[in-house]
Amino acid sequence: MYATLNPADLVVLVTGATAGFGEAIARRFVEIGARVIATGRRADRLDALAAELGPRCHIATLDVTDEAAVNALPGALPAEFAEVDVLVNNAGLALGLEPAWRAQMSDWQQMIATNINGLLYCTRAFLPGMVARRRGHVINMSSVAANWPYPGANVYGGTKAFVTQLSHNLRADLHGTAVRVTDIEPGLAHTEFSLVRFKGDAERAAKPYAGTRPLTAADIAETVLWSATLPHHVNINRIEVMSTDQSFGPFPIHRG
Ligand code: NDP
Ligand code: 8X3
Repeated sequence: MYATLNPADLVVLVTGATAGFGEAIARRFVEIGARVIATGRRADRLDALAAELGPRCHIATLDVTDEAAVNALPGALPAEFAEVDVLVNNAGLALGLEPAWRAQMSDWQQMIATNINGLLYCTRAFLPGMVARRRGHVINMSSVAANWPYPGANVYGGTKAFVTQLSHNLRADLHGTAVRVTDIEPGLAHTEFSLVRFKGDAERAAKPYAGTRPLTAADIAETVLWSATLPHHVNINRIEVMSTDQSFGPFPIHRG
């Protein structure tokens, strides 16, 4: 039988665990016996998650764009959660789908602050401990938008391309340290992502999912769990995953 890691030995920190992928990832890791630190800005949702998941779930309110708060987190964790084995850099968002000349600068700034800076703060805060222990795994939530352009993805896709390239460069830096890095690149998935992108417009947010079978948060949680529980000598560099109902189209050609 193939020997995967014992989940009971794993401490997993998830950013953005109050909804969507992060919540499913937190739930799934606790289900298999790991200890999970669930973080996010919405304290009421974290409280509900802690009540549901019990003592193997530690919660911490965290805005990943707050560098000081991120830096304070490793030292504030209870002893049984202090040695983080798996950091899931999941917190992120898209805001708007306007072409670049109409997009709001404040939306671009928030995506950069969250998807790039926030991910960097978390990575920088937890990597030294992993390297010192010669044990750890950084799992970054990128997107198909890192790899494939589409109208209106402008800065969102740019932030995710950063995440993907950073993931590969981290692997280069971490060569010989035994610390693993995995980049997950999902396509269309039904979470609160569209509701956030369209700023609470539920009708518009529902349209991308109408009449199709998008990925679910549980699908993505499973890819994270699989990558994290493979034996230490196996590093999944990247996983690009789409709904079967999503694929590729021809390049548009403007005529006339
Ligand atoms: P959701 O909107 O359902 O969840 C996003 C999570 O990110 C929430 O828990 C939210 O928590 C958290 N978050 C947002 N801003 C911050 C912040 N400043 N600090 C801390 N947490 C924050 O979306 P998804 O689950 O779909 O998205 C998760 C990740 O997956 C994102 O990085 C997204 O870009 C990526 N992704 C999503 C896809 C999709 O189609 N759904 C496809 C490909 C990638 P709170 O508001 O409580 O802080
Ligand atoms: C989320 C998937 O296609 O909306 O990253 O960019 S997509």
